[in-house]
Amino acid sequence: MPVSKPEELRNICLVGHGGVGKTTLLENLLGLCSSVSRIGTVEEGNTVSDFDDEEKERGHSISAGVAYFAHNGVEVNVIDTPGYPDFIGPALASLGAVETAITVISAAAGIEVNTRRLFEAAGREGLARAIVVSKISSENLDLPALVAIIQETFGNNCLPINLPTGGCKDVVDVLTKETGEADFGDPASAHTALMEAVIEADEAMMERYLGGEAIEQAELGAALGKAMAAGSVVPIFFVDARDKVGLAALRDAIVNYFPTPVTGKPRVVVTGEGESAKETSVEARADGPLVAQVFKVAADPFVGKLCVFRLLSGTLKNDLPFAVDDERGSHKAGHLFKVFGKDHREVSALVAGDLGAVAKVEDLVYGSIIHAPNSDSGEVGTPAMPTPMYSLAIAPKTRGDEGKISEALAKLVEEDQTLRATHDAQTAELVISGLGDLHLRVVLAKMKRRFNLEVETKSPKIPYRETISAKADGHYRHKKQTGGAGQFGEVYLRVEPMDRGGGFEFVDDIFGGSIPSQFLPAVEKGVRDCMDQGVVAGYPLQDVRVVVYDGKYHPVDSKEVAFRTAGRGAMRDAIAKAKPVLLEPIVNLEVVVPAQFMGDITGDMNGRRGRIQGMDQLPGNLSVIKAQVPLAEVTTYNSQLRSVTGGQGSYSMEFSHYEPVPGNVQQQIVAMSTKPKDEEE
Ligand SMILES: Nc1nc2c(ncn2[C@@H]2O[C@H](COP(=O)(O)OP(=O)(O)OP(=O)(O)O)[C@@H](O)[C@H]2O)c(=O)[nH]1
Ligand SMILES: [Mg+2]
Repeated sequence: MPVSKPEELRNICLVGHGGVGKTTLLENLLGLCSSVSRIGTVEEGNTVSDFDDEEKERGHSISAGVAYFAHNGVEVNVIDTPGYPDFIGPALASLGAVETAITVISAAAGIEVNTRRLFEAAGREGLARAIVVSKISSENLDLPALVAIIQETFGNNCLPINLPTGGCKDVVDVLTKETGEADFGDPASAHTALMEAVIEADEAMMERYLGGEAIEQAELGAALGKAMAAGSVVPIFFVDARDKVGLAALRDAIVNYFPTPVTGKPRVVVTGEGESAKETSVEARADGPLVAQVFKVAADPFVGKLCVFRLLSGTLKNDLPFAVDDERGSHKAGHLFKVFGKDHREVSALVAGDLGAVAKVEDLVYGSIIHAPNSDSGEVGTPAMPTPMYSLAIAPKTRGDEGKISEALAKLVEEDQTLRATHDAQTAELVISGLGDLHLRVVLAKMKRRFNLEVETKSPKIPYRETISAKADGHYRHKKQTGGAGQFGEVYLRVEPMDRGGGFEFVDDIFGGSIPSQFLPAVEKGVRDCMDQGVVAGYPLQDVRVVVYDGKYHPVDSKEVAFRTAGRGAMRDAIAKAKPVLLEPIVNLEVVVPAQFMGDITGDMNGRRGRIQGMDQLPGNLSVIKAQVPLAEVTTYNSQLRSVTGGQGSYSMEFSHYEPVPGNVQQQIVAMSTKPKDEEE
């Protein structure tokens, strides 16, 4: 039975670079608490959280796996997230559902790129954080050096809560004890360091401590939870999941100290928009108003569309109706589940703070709010996602499959916040965009496995855009008289460049009804037609303000279609005179390599029109290089980095902004593109 009080819940998310041992850690925690009878391994493909065929085959996580275990009357929900940068989407989405993010760092591999990104993202989300140093039974480790590196990278508030002992066969607790033997460091001073950091976060306790009063162990535990929730202490645990070292200590700390839904990150619902937006805090109370938010959408082979949510407030019952977002009408869950890997276990009610799921509620999407019927929905923020920029054009292998492919993609897009599918107006191709090569390969593998659809792919496409660099006027008069009723519409407009990222603005500055207002939407449609098609090389235009200021109409012959054509013509006329330019996406690239490769990387970056933004020495004889580079130059950075460093190093890439393409490059792109055909008018 699920718990009935929010205080009896803990929600944890495991994050960290690929292969650090998150899935193995969860599996062994489940084993320790008898939630599974047989402990699976990633190698055998039988773990609870990596149940998807794609995950089993590849030996790493791709989506967020949810499971839970119970200990001493507390239920701990754990989300195991993928560590490869290409699958950061589900990891970020999961941060929205928990109080605490545990960053797992492999003792052998140290801090890798995605580990840093996720540790920082968890901080931005206002979560409590903990660190697990994993695989401590491995050979040739320098754990004291790793602790120093962690503190240097993530701050001195990262402090061991236990230390390995007996040659990494066990751990000694240093929160409640100051005695014992450790493999490195001194438990007494580790105890003092942690205790003082914890006490510092509590003013009253601090005064008592300074006044010479002894602080009880039990108090210290509660204070640690508070200090974690406030972000002032990040405890470091030492674990080897495979050898069962430090597991019980981790479990006990989660259960005894970690923030609960009541004491953890405060949640707010925003109602209204713009200036009238109002924030209301949501307390994790069983008798509070019903508020739940979907953080994962998945397709289940048995129950269909499964939406996994975090209940922020209230109690959700299987036989009571609920509403979705700002829709009218209500749904009934019918079946309410707790998710355990690939299984969903039916429950009759869930209480604030818990994670649960409902099936087959088509209106629910990622980020959706479930609330009581006839109540205001409001919105709850979701973690920021990187913009998918790595694109492939795809075409069906079997003719006639186009429709099925679009349908399959729509489902896959619904499940993945970092996947987009678009139709390229210029080439009439279907284009999928994601975070990298591996991401898209997995999407195509899923399409084959789940929908039995195979596609041909074309080399990565760069999502160029177009814009204008000057103001200009445009005019078009559309007149047709071919027997029967005629067509007439005439439009004068002006285009103006907007700041980068401004998008599109359509301004009605018509005076004296020279174009009757009912035709303006048609003019705007015509203008948008032209925006979609571009004029330089057929890419969509952006950052353009269009002001329609004059025109003419005919009482009989003026029709919507005539004004649409006139709007398009006037726009084309104006754009051609407004010094149009091609824009290209620029990405922020962060590369971490052994220090000796720094020169090679910066040299390579310069050759790719990159701008180095910063270089730094990282602890552990590593260097980090940050640069802004045109996406077109780094679409295969995976193999580029491998060839420069022989397989060492890692990187992350994130869309930054659009910039005009240098003249010579623009010429090449224009030459390679097929310009949009002038439509028949
Ligand atoms: N020696 C040792 N090996 C481990 C331990 N934990 C995991 N491994 C091994 O490390 C590899 C990766 O483990 P996973 O649990 O899949 O790592 P992950 O962090 O879930 O990886 P992603 O899902 O790709 O993010 C596997 O080969 C595991 O058997 C451990 O505690 N000790
Ligand atoms: Mg995993």
